[in-house]
Amino acid sequence: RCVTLLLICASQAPVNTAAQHAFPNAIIPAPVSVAYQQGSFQLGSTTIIGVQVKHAESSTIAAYLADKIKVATGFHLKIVTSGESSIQFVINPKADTKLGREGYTLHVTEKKITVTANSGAGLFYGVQTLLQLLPKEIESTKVVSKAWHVPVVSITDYPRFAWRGMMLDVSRHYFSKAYVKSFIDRMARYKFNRFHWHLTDDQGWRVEIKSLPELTRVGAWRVPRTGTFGDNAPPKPGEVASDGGFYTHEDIKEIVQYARQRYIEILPEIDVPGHSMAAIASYPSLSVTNDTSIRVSPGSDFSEWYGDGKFEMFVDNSLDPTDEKVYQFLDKVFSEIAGLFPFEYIHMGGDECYKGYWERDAGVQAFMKKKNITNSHELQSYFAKRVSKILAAKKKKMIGWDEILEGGLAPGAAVMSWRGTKGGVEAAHQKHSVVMSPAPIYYLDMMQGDASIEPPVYSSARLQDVYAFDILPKEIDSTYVLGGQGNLWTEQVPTPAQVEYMVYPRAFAIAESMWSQKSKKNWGNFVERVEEHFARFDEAKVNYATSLYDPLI
Ligand code: TNX
Repeated sequence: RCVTLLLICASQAPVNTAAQHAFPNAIIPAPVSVAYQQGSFQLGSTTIIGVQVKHAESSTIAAYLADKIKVATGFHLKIVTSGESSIQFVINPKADTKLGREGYTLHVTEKKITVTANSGAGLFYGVQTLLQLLPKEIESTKVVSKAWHVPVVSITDYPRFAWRGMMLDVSRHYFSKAYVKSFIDRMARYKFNRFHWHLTDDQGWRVEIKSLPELTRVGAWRVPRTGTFGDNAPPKPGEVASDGGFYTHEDIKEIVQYARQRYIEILPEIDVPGHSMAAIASYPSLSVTNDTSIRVSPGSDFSEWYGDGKFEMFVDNSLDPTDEKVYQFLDKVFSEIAGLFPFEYIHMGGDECYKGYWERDAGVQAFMKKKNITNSHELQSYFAKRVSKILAAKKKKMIGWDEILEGGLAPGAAVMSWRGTKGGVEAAHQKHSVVMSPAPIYYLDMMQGDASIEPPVYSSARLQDVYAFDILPKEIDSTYVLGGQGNLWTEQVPTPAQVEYMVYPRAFAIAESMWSQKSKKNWGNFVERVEEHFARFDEAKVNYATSLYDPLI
């Protein structure tokens, strides 16, 4: 093993060493307590899953487990509500407070497996751990003939944080409904429970809004270019915008349902008033200047950032915060979004809004004078407060990037801290809820290894550093921190295989930081477990980065 000699034997480091242990303790994220004993339970074609008849949810989870087991083993496990069973699901009649809503216990003896929890979520996480205790071939996409043993073990487990998220940017590049589902399914395997869906940005509007058809007729499409970084561009005169796509209401309902069956809530993001060029391309009069010509500006395109070194950031046009028409537009958008997504929060973006157009526009200046708004940060705050009222009327809570702190937070708004953790510290200080997703450490578009084979971006986030990072700075009142998330921005990530490469294994590190107790974290042991999971990804034919073994950049 090269675990301790990582740098010395980087080039010949083994990736697939799972076979070395009969029963590798390779659970990610690490449980609160695990006690192995001699012996094993053997899963077979006659294994029966038992559920309690009064808990319909348990049957759905049992069906999920049976489905997963069927693919690799070929066994069609029976699910029963009474009589003999060898895998039994139990919902505690009286809640075990130590476990909370998402905790579970998993007891494996030679004869029986018992998963106990206070709720469906806990059972589901117990099932994920059980799947990780089976041999790696359980992840195979076709039937494997072998003995399927689970070690005798007693596990008690519950999460450290309630919000364990991953964000996928589907605006810079569109990903199919099938791929979004597979992304969500893999998240669930590592006990993530929030999928932040970055649905709109300058480069594409990806969600159907029935009352505003131009958003997807115009705003969802660009011209494919084989430019430096495979990023796309708006059409030049005479070109046909053929690259892109969007999700219909039906697609969204299907994905929401799919995620819920995996105990994942979806946080939809509509990024306004900046990062809105796709909306402005569709409805130009929403902007200050009606100018759609800079639909993908240098400021939001990495190739320009690193091209000739000259760039002006965030010069995209933005929505006009002084125009009532804009709020009518947002009311329509958020009505449909609120109807599609059951989660209590909606993300309204709020990041990196270029304010030059506001500052240079006489009409905007007159409006500010009338309203006693003295600077453009206050104007941005006025906008965010209006959005929060729109959302409140639809019974939704607002969350935004940490720029929403500037000029004053909207009442009750939660803050997603991305410019480090300081926005989160400030929001908690003001008694607002916080989700930590600090750049660059939790930004999965950062380089992770060999700079010669990875798309160049402005910083790096090595697996070891991601793993070592703790989302709670000393000075924060942690009661306001809901949890944290990793964000994958996709300016330079056009394909599913590249998404997987960027996300894994760093998402393992984030999963463990969100779920496991701080005292359970151990880098050396984590690396061994990561290797086991690489072997599982090989079985599942899912891509990942082996940058762990690259020389340091
Ligand atoms: C900043 S994070 C952005 C994104 C980019 C990302 C690239 C945030 C709120 N805005 O629009 O994709 O950096 O790392």
